[in-house]
Amino acid sequence: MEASEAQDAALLARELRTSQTQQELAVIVVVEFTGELRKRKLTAAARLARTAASVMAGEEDLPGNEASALDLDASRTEFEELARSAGATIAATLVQRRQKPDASSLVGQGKLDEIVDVVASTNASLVLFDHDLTPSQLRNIESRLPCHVIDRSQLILDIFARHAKTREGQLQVELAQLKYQLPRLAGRGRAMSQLGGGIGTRGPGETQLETDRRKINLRIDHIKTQLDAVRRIRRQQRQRREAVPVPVVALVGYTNAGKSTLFNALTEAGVLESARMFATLDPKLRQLQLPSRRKILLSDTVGFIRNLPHTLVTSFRATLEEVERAEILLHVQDASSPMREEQKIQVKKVLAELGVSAKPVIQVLNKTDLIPLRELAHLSRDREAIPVSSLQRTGLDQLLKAVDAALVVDPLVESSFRLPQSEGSILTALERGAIINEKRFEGNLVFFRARGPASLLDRYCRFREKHHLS
Ligand SMILES: Nc1nc2c(ncn2[C@@H]2O[C@H](COP(=O)(O)OP(=O)(O)OP(=O)(O)O)[C@@H](O)[C@H]2O)c(=O)[nH]1
Ligand SMILES: [Mg+2]
Repeated sequence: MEASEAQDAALLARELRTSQTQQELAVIVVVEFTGELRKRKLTAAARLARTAASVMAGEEDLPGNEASALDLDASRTEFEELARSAGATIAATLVQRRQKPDASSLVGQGKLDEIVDVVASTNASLVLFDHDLTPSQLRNIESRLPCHVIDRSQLILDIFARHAKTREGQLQVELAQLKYQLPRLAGRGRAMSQLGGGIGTRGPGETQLETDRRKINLRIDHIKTQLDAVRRIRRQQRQRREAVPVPVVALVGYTNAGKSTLFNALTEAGVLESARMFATLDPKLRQLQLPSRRKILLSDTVGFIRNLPHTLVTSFRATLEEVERAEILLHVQDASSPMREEQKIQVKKVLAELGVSAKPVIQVLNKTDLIPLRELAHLSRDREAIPVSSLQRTGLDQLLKAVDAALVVDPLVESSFRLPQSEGSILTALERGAIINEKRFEGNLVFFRARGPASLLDRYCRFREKHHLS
C-alpha cells in the first residue's frame, strides 16, 4: 500500500469512527417485536438446553424464558442508561410494540412520521434506535430526517471506543467499528464527500463508494497486522509472568454491578471507577495478598450486557482473556437491582459460552448498603453468596477469606521449623509470606510453627522439624 493511500484510509477511518453521541440531544426509539419475542423464546430454549449441559451439576436451574423476564420498561431504562453513558442528552423517548419489523424502516411508516415530528419539535440532533438497523433501513430513515441515526451496535461501539485504554483494546474496537460501517458506507455519502476525493485517488472506473470501500478494507488489513503484533508482545509478557505462578482471580458480572469499585476497594489500585456503563473495557490486573499471605492477581473485567450485538462479541471476548486463565471467578452482583436474577442468568450464559462454567465461582452480593436489613438477611440465607459493600468497604475480609478457602493451587500447609539464628533472612521471608506461631528461642536456635503456602514452606524444607504437621 502506498503511504499516501494508507494515510487516506486512516483519515477516512477516523472520520467514520468519531463519536457521534457525545453532547448530542437525542430522541430514543425503543422497539419490541412481539412475534420476534416468541421466536426468540423458542431459540433461547434450544440454546439453554445446550448451555444446561455444560453448566455444573448442582447449580440452580436456568429459567426457561429469559426474554420474558425483561419487559419493555426495563429495556427502555437500560437503553437510556447506555445513551447517557455515551454522552447523549435525552430529549424524548418513543416506545413501540409491533408484531414484526418493517423491512424498509423497522418501525413502520406511522411511527416514522411520529419520529420526524418529535425530532422537529425537540430540535434533536440524533436519533438512537434500541435495535440494529440494516444498511437500507438506516438509509431510508436518515433520508426522512435532518439528523444522524445511530443503532444499538453503533452506540455500544461508541462507548467501547471511548473507554478502550490499551492498544489492543483500541485496535479491536476500531476493527469492529470499521467492519460495522463497511456495508453502511452508501448512506454516508454526504459526510464523506469532502474526504479522499482528490485527483488520482480513485482507481480507473471506480465510483467514490468503491474507492471508500477499498480504503476501509486496506485499513482493516492494516489493523489486523498491528493486532497480531500487539498480541505477540502480550503473549510474551504473559509467559514471563507465568514463570512465577501467581493464581489469577477474576471479577466478572453485569455492567454497573460494581466490579471496578470492588477491585479498588480490594487493591486500593485507583482503577477507573464510574457510574457510566463499560467504564472498564480492558482487563486490569493487580497483585493482592490474602489473609493467609498467599498472593493472587486480581483481574477487573469489562461488564457483561444482554443482547450484545454479535459484531461486538469478538472485541468483547478478547477483553475477557483473564477469565479463561483464572483459578477462581468472583461473580459480582448488584444486590439492589430489581434485575439481579435476570442479570445473573445473562452472566452465566456468557460464562458458559466462554467455556469456563466449571471454574469455582464465589457469588458476591454487592451494594448491600442500598438494601434494607431485612432483605439483606433474606438474601444472605443463600450461604453461597457473600454480602459486601464495595463503597463502604464492608464484608471484604470475609470475601478474601472465601477466596483463600477456594484456592487450591499452592495449598496452605503447616510445619514446624528449627533455624539457627544466623539465618535471620529466612525467618524474615517466612514472616512475610506465612503466619508464624509459637516462636521461641533456645540458645542460638529459633523454633516456630509456620502456616503458609506450600511453595514457600517447601523452599526451606531443610530446616523443617522431622514431624511436620501438614
Ligand atoms: N451504593 C453503592 N454503590 C456502589 C457500590 N459499588 C459500586 N457502586 C456504584 O455503582 C456504580 C458502578 O460501579 P462500577 O464499579 O463502575 O461498576 P462495574 O461493574 O465496574 O461497571 P462496568 O465496568 O461498566 O461493567 C458506581 O456509581 C459506583 O459508585 C456499593 O457497594 N454501594
Ligand atoms: Mg468496571
